[in-house]
Amino acid sequence: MERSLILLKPDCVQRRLMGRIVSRFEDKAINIIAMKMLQVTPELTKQHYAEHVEKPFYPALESFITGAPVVAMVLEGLEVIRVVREMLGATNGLNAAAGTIRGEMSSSRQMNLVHASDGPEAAAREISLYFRDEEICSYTPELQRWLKADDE
Ligand code: FUP
Repeated sequence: MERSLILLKPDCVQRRLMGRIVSRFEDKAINIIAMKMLQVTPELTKQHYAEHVEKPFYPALESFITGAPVVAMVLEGLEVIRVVREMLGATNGLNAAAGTIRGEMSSSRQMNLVHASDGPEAAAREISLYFRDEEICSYTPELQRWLKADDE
């Protein structure tokens, strides 16, 4: 089992797309094990996007991410980091394949609706930025035996 940190970004909240995107993860039988709405601060943005702080686009990215609330989630599932990145599509909505979340709902590089961790180390680091251990509620769905075989 893997975990991934997902953010429904300010454009997602403002465009009232939260429910549709959460539904896509639920439909895929991915387990949501933590979820909260919060206002991201400039300090948290710098920690989250530490690799981008010196880049020319960073000030605009910080202004965007802190411009309205976000919804943070932890998703759990088999290969969930890769699976969710593929569900999102390419970073720039203009390049995202049809059928992906960004391919269907975004035409922007910055306003691409959703963040998802890009690897296990990033996931662990990002989950600890947004959630305390006691806020994460890992559970086995009652439906589990209809979602995958025992040996998967
Ligand atoms: P991703 O791994 O899909 O989150 O994308 P990146 O780490 O490459 O970029 C982080 C965020 O910065 C993306 F959501 C998009 C944004 N970005 C810009 O706004 N402008 C750029 O030139 C590049 C990235």
